[in-house]
Amino acid sequence: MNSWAAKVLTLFPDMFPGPLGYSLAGKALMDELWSLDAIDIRCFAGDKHQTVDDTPFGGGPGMVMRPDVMDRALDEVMSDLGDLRLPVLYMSPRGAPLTQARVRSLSAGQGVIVVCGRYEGLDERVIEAWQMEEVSLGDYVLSGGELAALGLMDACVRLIPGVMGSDESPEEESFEQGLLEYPHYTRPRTWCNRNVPEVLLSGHHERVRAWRQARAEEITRERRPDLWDRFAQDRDPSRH
Ligand code: 6GU
Repeated sequence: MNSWAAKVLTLFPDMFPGPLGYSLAGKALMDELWSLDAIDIRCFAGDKHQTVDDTPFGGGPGMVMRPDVMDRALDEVMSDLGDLRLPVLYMSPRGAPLTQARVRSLSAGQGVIVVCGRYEGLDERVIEAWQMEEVSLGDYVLSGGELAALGLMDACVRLIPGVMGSDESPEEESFEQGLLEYPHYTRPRTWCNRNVPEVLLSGHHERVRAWRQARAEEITRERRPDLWDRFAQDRDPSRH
């Protein structure tokens, strides 16, 4: 098939699809709008003890994943893909922080190969040799790349045409115009002495739109001055 393909290299293949087997992503997986293969790195170990890691040269704590084992795993994934060239991502807190712009471009491509590290991570040489793109989900440390890979794939899969319901378009959500999203309200109109903002009950579409835009800008300015500065700059490039 030529649907969006995710190949995950991991020591814990049973973690997949995990949460991606549910809800929108799970339905889309069943409908073959995308595919997911979890490849067990341990199958590519060279010895009878199935060793995948070793102690770091230079000393220090922890273990490092062997480059030769990872290389064999990637060779097999590549030969299964034939002529299809997919980007090789390595989930790591040292990577470039993942952005919605990168998610959009990955989602618009043909798929991803995602390498998940454990322990102290991968031998640097195999990262270089395969020109892996190191990707981080943020400035905190997870125990391994698997949860990060699930997050990245979820973000990509929901943008595949046909995955999100037609009523849930991404245009208005956080980051799509460089702002955080406006707040949402539903019934009841009064809850615990708190009222839904009057303008949302007015049926006046232009006033609702303007209110939501103002709230999105206010929330972004308060919570994410980094995003706000970029938004203000893009809106009014004459200001520096
Ligand atoms: Cl991509 N991997 C790991 N292990 N920890 C992380 C991360 C990735 N992003 C944030 N923390």
